[in-house]
Amino acid sequence: MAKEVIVSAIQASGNVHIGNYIGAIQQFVKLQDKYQGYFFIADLHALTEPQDPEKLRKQILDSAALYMACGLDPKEAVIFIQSQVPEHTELGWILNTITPLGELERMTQFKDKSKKRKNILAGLLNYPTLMAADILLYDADLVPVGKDQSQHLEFTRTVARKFNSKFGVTFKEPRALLKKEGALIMGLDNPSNKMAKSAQSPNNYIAILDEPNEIQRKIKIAVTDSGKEIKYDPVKKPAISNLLIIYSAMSGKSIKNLESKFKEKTYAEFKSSLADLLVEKLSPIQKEYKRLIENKGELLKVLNNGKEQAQKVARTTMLDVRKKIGLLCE
Ligand code: AQP
Repeated sequence: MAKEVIVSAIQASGNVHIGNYIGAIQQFVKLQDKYQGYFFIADLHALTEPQDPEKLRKQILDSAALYMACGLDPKEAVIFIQSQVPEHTELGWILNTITPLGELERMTQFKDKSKKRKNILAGLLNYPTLMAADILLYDADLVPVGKDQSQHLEFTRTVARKFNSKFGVTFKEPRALLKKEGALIMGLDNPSNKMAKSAQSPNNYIAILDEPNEIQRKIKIAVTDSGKEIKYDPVKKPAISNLLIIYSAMSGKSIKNLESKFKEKTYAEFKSSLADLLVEKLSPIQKEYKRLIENKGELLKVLNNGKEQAQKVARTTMLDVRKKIGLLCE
């Protein structure tokens, strides 16, 4: 029997951080044997925020190298760059033509981000239609995402239904695959905002490529809560709960186990142990990343191969879509 398909991505919008790792990449790696995975670097999505071209190019390659350094295997999964498969933008455009403006304006990410800027870009508004295209092109059954993307996935299901009822059954409605814990890692500098590449301050996140002394420093200054107890209580102790989730995800130990391990310990002792754990877990990833980046030819070969495999599927989907909506296909 054919494997079910999973599709997911990270944006090439900055430094890949432990929120991306715990909420997304760790899952991709676990799922790659069981499912046919399509994992890409969303460089076109990154353009919805202003980017420096030189930095963007580096971020794209860095993110791809990090995928592999974290354990994604090109023999198991298709790894590619979004902009190298132009069918993404083509389907994105077509989905725009059946999406009411109000649906896009209601998206939480659009509302939050547009509050922070003077000039609101159309690309930011149309982000969900491109994301829907990313997923629907590959007939995905499942989409592993962090909680921050669940609304966009619901939108994807809606637009797939709409297209199917207008033009005949074409797309599968994908399901979200959410982690129970670690679905949303919060910022170290403010536990009410998510950890994000686009955060104002680098103290918001631990980047996978942060040096050991940088990791120690950021964890040391991470916000904590009042009181002294190391206890999981997201309402009364959001900062410590967030650190416990990170500890648990990186160590594989349960939160209960960690609460008893740190029962008599201070916040400082807990943080120091967490920083050591992060250094220990991230250092082999950093080493492998370095090897891959130094062998750029090997990396580009993987990405080129991924592009070809992805495009084969994407072209077939687009031929069907073009026929159904009435475009010339001869
Ligand atoms: N804080 C997070 N906790 C858990 N999962 C997260 N993801 C992102 N942030 C967290 C998941 O990682 C995948 C890639 O998401 P992204 O590239 O959009 O990451 P980002 O850090 O959120 O990047 P930006 O540029 O800062 O994006 P915006 O500003 O759009 O949020 C996704 O599966 C996501 O769920």
